[in-house]
Amino acid sequence: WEKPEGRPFRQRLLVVANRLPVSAVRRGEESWSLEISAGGLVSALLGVKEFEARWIGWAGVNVPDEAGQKALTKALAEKRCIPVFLDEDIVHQYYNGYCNNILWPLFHYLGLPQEDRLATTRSFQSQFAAYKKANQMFADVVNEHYEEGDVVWCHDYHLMFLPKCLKEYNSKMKVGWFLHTPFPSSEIHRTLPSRSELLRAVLAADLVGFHTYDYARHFVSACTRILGLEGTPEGVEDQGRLTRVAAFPIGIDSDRFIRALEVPQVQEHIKELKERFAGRKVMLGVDRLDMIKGIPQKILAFEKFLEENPYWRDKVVLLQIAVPTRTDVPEYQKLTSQVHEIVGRINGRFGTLTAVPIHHLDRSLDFHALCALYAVTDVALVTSLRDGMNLVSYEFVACQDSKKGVLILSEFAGAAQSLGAGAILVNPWNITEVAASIDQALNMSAEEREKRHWHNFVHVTTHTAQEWAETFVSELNDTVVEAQLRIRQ
Ligand code: ADQ
Repeated sequence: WEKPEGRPFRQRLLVVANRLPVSAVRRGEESWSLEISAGGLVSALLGVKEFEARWIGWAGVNVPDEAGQKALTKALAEKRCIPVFLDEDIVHQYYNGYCNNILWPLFHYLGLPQEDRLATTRSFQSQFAAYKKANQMFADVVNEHYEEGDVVWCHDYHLMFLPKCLKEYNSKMKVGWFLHTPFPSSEIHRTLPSRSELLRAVLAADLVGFHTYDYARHFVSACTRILGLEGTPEGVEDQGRLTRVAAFPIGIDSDRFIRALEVPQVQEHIKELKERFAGRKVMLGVDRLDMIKGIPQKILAFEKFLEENPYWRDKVVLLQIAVPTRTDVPEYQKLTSQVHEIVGRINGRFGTLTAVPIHHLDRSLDFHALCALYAVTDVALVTSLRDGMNLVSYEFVACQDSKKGVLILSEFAGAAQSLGAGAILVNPWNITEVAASIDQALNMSAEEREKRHWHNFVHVTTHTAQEWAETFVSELNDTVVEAQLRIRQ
């Protein structure tokens, strides 16, 4: 984080998220190397210039010894990061268990785990206990570093208990909480055994934020229906205390992507890709390999398109870049094999000796390679079954400098609400509809492509990550001032 030129910082900001924005690798007993880990939240918050920010979170490694913890704390301090040390058992129960096996699928409408109901119920209780314990450990670290006047911004479903823990330490702390996933319909949330405890813990925050108005509405409904509280246009009221609830759609640092297109290395890469795929239209998917991203559905829709449109078979290529995540979870391993199997079958069916219709990569691309790919893409395919926002769709639009490519976007991604008028919206479960939209995109006139592109480009370049973060923090400050005025009246 850089200091704003010639001005002091406006305020101190403590960002609390499950993961720190760096990955730590141990090089010796007391030596660590740190690498910035890319991702939507990291780039969004790096754009925050007005605040003296510190980031509190887990470094992603188990450090059982005191010497190692001390050395890592020191190394992270230079990057304004503060570690929370979680042991292996807590990580297993809190992170792999409650966060990724229960909350993540539930919030994306995939339901609670169903395999062995009894075993799940038993482990559910111990996982929830670990979740609360981990949240308390985050709160302890925040409390240790908190100074009066600081703003504390808690992020995501990993830390729903944190606002309550923080307010128990200090009821005057300014606490905001933002959810990066969808908040599901209250009918889904009420299936969760710890539904009330979690809602009450979140309500301890002063400001609660979501990507879209719909998610905010679902949250307020859950509080009114499950807790019997009163929903108001401002938020949720409990015995005269208001928790403000609102939508704050995230954006990207669009300038960073636009500037990258001028970098010689990116231009060279663009040239190579154009030569490599000369005479073929390029379709692109970039996702974390996660069931919510609808990757098998996307590939099956592409197969249907090839089946129905023989003319296009040697004139179009789908590049699917899927970075593996949560690789120790069996369901994610199953998904990887399923995707490989479908890609293999389709390439066997429609490939020739010299070309295959799908290039599938199971890996992450560096920033410049990603920008070059976005720039040469004719049609981007985002087919999430559910997605809080989806920043890939924003990044693609930012990089469509000369091309004016078409975005096919799932109506179940939060981004559909902001980029809907420029994109072709689809129901990713309806493979016939997605196949037809590929046909529509490939045959779209230059004039219509340009019109749709500009609609989205204006949105992406005006609703940036920086604006998102600043709006949230200003709103949090205002909310606290208003609450104080209400109490005085
Ligand atoms: P994610 O589910 O990770 O984020 P998304 O918003 O698309 O989804 O962000 C992914 C980020 O990772 C993008 O910046 C993208 O460039 C990068 N990425 C993905 N695959 C990559 C690859 N193969 N190589 C390199 N980079 C890759 C969660 C929610 C989203 C919400 C964000 C931000 O699930 O709905 O939009 O947080 O709030």
